[in-house]
Amino acid sequence: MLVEHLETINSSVAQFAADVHAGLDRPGQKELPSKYLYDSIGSTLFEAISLLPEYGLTRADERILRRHASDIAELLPSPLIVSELGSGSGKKTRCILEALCKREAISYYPIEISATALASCERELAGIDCISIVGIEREYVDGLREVANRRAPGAHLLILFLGSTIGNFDAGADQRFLQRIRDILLPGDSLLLGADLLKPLSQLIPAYDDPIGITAAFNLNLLARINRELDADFNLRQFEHVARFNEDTNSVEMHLRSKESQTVTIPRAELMVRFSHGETIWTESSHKYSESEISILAGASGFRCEAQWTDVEWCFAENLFIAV
Ligand code: AVJ
Repeated sequence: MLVEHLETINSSVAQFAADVHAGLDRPGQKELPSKYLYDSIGSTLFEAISLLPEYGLTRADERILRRHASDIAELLPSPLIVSELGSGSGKKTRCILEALCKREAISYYPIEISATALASCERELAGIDCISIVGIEREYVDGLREVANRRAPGAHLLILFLGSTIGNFDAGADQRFLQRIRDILLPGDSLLLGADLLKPLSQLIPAYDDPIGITAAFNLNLLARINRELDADFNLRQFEHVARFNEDTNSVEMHLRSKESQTVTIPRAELMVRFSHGETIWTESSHKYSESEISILAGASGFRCEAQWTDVEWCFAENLFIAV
């Protein structure tokens, strides 16, 4: 067993400042990129969200992987290199890696922008026999290019993109992102994609607006992070968490709503922002797919959908895409 950590390229404070400036200084709907929710506090709060009874997504993902790990392994070629986009804690990945390790030793490359999540993934998985782990602290596409460069002749790649992170892309951007992934792959390489499915609002809304307020804290932490890293003076008590379903895009949106009219100063982004009473900052979209939409997405981005497994308790699909 080997755990190596590839050079850290942190998305810098300057980039964060530029993205905050662009998102809050625009006319119309203010917005912040959802990737900034995941600093070490945000990643820890997401771990807590995944334990909430109202948030069935992560458990459904885990159940499908546990139940079908050997079916999935049987459909994959060997030798195989495994890379994961956004490893999270590594818990879900464990059963699939264990099934693959029954056939051959596996190199596993988790790609993660959160150092906290990467460390926890490395800790969680280090105990598996026959695995070498190389953590890559990078943006997804950059990290994946690095992995592809290390590929030995004849080796096939399996990319894991679990947890329905694909749903966080704007409409159309999910397909463009998968196309960029496909461009790095070779025909016959595969992508195991987790996608949350459409379900009744009575189940969806509490999943994103839980009664003990962990999701609210997760969302508000983004403003706290701007205070910490960019010296801003957001008064967190003057903003509230909102989760709403957008019927046009089939996504649950998270917003932060200003409870009064106010002005916030963000010195390190060289910005002063005015908020009117009730105005929101849009912080995340979580698209909910239909099963057929997923096969169409595969075809449109250079893959075919080889197999699909769903969970009955919480509508979620695990999809095996093969690069054509
Ligand atoms: C980790 C991106 C799948 O969209 O459901 C959880 C993040 N946001 N609660 C999701 C999240 C609010 C989550 N993903």
